[in-house]
Amino acid sequence: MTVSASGDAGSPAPHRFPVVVVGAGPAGLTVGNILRAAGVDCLVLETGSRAAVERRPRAGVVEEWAVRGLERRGLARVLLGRAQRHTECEFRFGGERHRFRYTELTGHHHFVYPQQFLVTDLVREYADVRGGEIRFGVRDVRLHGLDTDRPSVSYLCPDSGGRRVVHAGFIAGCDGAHGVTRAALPPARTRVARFDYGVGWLALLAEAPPSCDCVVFGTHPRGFAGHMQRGPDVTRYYLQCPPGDDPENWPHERVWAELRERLGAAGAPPLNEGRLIEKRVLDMRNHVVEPMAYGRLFLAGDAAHLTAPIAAKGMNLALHDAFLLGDALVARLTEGDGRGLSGYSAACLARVWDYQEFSQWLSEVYHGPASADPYRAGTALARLRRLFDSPVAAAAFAEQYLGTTTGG
Ligand code: RFL
Repeated sequence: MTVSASGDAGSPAPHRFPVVVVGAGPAGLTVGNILRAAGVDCLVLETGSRAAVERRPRAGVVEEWAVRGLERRGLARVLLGRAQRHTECEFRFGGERHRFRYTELTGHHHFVYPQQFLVTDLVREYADVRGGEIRFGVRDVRLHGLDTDRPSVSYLCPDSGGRRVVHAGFIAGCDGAHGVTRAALPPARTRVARFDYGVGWLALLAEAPPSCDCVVFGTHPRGFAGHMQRGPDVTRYYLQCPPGDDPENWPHERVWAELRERLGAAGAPPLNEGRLIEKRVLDMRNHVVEPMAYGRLFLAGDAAHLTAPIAAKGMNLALHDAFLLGDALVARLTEGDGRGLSGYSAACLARVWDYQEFSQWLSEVYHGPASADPYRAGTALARLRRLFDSPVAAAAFAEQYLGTTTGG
């Protein structure tokens, strides 16, 4: 069954779509692709240009269940050919290296595939292969009539500057943490739970090969440091810093000196240094919006829940939401089955809260040693040592790290 867009007679651009998706990140593009595969027309509206969204480097760790979900929907062909498979990570503390072999414990692994590559694949599949409509460069997106049967979305057209109105059966709010769709939820019907970790991370991309064959987490009295491969010539590093710190306080020499100190451990290979091509401070904060739906608006991904990259979970949650929302919209629009949509928010939030709790646990491990509080430092190290002393604790950690505890 095909569910088509409709427009004024003779108009080249339909003014009504079964679904309007706001935002072309991993969440919005996955929803769009699922709809197109089922013959449901949709319109994706994106403020950025195609080149900008295909170049934005952010996540890299994709959980195995998420890759299998993409694969089942015909969206992982390029990823499976290019992504690295990771089976272990390394913790460095007390001047020593400790390998954590999570695949040995669980049989599951991680994929590492830069987010901009996934977005590029999803845009190509949606627009060029599945014939989906997408408008880049739109401005001032507004939502109207959400509690009616005829909601609409309006935006300023990048070419004419005029306001265009598109009627929608349903709206998918996938416009990230700084978008507009979340603000359309009525405050009286919405709860926003917030958590501020009180630390910042200097997020860095270095034009340099990885310095180790796996992800490295360094806990150190001077602050957390992380090392994550992004490809043969680009490596992501993190350095804990004060929240709101100015990246200009971190010149090249200071960054590399601090990374060497915090990631230093007996027998560790030296860091491969290189030009820093990204340097930004992220304040570590989370929030969760409940419920993730109102009327005909359904939020997915960072629009509904921001998860600081402490546990590399944000994009994975965005994909989980998108799978559920895409499938639920297809069921509703092609078979009249609304059960997926009515259970959507609760089904997403189970995994969201599980990952929030894990991030909080891990944050204490990473940041406790530098908290200047000897009690927090002591308990953080106890948590770390337990991972290497207790097979049961190690297995539980591995499940959460891989996201397999919640049915993945
Ligand atoms: P996105 O990717 O932010 O996409 C939203 C899109 O909406 C557009 N937009 C609008 N479009 C129309 N109208 C508006 N009013 C709009 N406002 C915004 C934006 O231009 C954009 O194209 O949200 P989505 O799809 O929910 O995806 C979420 C992920 O991007 C995010 O959770 C991850 O990047 C988080 N994250 C990580 N997640 C992981 O699972 N694994 C990781 O290893 C990982 N590493 C990271 C990360 C995030 C980072 N930063 C920069 C916050 C590393 C970093 C440094």
